[in-house]
Amino acid sequence: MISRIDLRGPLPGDLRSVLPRAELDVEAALDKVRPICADVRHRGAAAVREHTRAFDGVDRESSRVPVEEIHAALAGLDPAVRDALEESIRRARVVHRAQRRGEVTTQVVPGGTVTERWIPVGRVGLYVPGGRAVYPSSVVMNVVPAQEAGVGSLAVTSPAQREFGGLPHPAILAACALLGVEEVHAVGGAQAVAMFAYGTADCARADLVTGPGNVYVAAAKRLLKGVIGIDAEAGPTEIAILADGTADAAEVAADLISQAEHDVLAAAVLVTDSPRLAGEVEAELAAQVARTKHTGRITEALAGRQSGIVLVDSVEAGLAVVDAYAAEHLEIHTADAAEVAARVRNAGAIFVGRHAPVSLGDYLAGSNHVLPTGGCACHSSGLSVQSFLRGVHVVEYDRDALAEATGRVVALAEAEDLPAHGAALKARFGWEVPS
Ligand code: HSO
Ligand code: ZN
Repeated sequence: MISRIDLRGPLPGDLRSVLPRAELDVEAALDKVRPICADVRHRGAAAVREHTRAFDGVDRESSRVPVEEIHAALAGLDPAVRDALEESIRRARVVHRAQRRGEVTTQVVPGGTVTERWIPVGRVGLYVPGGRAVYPSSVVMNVVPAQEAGVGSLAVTSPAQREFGGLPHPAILAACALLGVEEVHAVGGAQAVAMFAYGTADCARADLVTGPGNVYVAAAKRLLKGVIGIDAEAGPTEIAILADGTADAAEVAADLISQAEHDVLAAAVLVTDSPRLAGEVEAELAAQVARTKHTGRITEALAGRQSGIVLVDSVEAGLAVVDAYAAEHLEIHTADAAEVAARVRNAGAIFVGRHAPVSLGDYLAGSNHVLPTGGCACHSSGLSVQSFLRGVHVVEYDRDALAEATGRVVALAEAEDLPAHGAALKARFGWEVPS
């Protein structure tokens, strides 16, 4: 069911083009979301209400979830899930708190300093998917870094669910309650991104929106980027595993299936130099998929052109392949996993050895699970405290330091035919270049 790609022999120059990957057609979705975003811009809360009625079949006067409902959801939460969420929050906090950076002041010349000051974004909107994907864990992964960054105002939005009285899924509300988030909106899709970008009577505009969503959410982010800051256009989940003959086929197959479980478009890619392991993993996939709950969508994900088993000559060649692929999640199952992992350049997150499966990272490792997909790991990072901070340069020069710089500023300004730039400095020294 999963295809094989044989890259034994010299690797092709453009490796990316021969590797499996789904094409997410965000461009096509743009035409659908454009009128929705324009409508929210012009008619605000009334437009959000109408689009929620049209898409989710829910009609509520305000998009805002009453605070009592958030607390009630927590009261109704299964104690084992509550315990797990609390531990997930605790571990994520420890990791994200350690990401905070202090202010750095550099003395450039005597009397001249530049300080890099980290200032949290004023208000963020956090998108949490709903519908088939109900992920209270994603509430944790979005909210914790924002809180640890010191973001002052934070709102969560998640699609309205008819079966839950038009509110987001209770597990999502319960996670918000555990995190102390009391502003939650029952809005999904493009209208949610537009609500944060433009603001409505029910929801103040935000400076930044983060969190994964479907293709319409991704399209709205692309369209409104600039009006509002965005994290990334999240695509379907991906797992790549680099394994040699020492790997356990049952564990490798289980991990591939774990991420294929998310979506028919999810990608599961095994890169190995062991044809024996490849064969065993294929057999394990067939056996395990038959036993698991979501057989249909997993089968489709594994059979899709985004998934495959890539055969290579060596772990070295495998490293080149996984670097070209730049997976959202990369597991290393080789004899010397830590050493191999240290040489990886492109991956959203790296999971080292058999005791660090992606599912651990999804929930409880302390790491963040909002990660770059679609090959974006070669230029972007997952969500972190840094995603919610802006580095601002604070420039302080005294009179002598400015005098010393003036001649060079004037020279550069004249070279760019911008003499008024130079004049701005000369004005401080009797319209001359001080000697
Ligand atoms: N693997 C997903 C996150 C997730 N898994 C949430 C389970 N729940 C994307 O990193
Ligand atoms: Zn997952």
